[in-house]
Amino acid sequence: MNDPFPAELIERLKAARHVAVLTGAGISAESGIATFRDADGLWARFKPEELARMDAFLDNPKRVQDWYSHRRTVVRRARPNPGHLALADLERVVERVTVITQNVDGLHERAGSSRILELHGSLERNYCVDCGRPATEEDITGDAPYACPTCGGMIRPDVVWFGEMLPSDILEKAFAAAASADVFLSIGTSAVVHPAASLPVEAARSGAFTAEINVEASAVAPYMDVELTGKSGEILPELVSRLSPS
Ligand code: BJW
Ligand code: ZN
Repeated sequence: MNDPFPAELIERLKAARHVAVLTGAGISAESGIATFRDADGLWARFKPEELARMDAFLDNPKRVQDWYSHRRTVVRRARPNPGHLALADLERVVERVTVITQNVDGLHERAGSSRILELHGSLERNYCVDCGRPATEEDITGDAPYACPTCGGMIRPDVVWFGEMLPSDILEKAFAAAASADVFLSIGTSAVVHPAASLPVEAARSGAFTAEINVEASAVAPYMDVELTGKSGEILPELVSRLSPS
């Protein structure tokens, strides 16, 4: 059988001191978590502009909070899949692995990755729009809309909506990681949402060897040295097993 991995990818990974990875919803698809833009994705049923923005929240906080509560329930029941676990294992063979994720599901942490940059926040955190107080589990239990027990303000998920700035310290670290990586992997993202989608381009421009793992070519495919077509939960374990000294 033909080797699915180009020799240069294996060599570059074996020699790499720093591998940076950008992940998107596709890496969690095999954990049963819907993606955003695939045919059966979250937004086949919901329009992003109706839910993932401040105006939508102010318009109908219950609807938006219910959507996030539903997703939190799904994520808590889900488990990291072999793709997440393989990225955690990569740390055994590469000195430094930076996982930059657009996902809000916490599955990289649960899989055991140690250097994670969450660009778009986390489903597990909520805060008061008025006083900034972090919400407790109790504050978001029962029927939405949820109000802050301290000031009565509205409680929102600690995620980044369209038109909002990404956390600047995390974004800075992500660009620094992309610029300094020897190898950059873009995994399970359509790469249409910025500034995250600029990271693979930044890595390519800075001289990293770049590879994409996706069931189909994404918007950053033209910048990739290697395109691996298939499911990340299948490709990543196979790829990482090829790097272990045998
Ligand atoms: C598999 C698989 C398997 C499936 N294995 N693969 C520059 C140019 C144009 C526009 C802009 C720009 N800069 C900024 C903008 C505006 C905007 C933007 O990017 N718009 C574009 C859509 C055009 N960006 C913003 O507003 C950002 N903020 C910002 O820039 O602030 C500065 C500013 C402020 C004020 C004014 C102006 C500028 C914020 C973006 C926030 C995005 N937030 C969301 C929601 C987070 C919370 C939540 O989860 O609800 O983040 S949107 C949504 O998209 C979510 C995701 O993280 C993000 C990316 O999606 P992702 O992960 O790529 O998922 P999919 O579904 O798109 O793709 C899945 C992929 O997996 C597919 O490719 C499949 O093929 C693949 N796949 N199964 C491998 N088994
Ligand atoms: Zn408050």
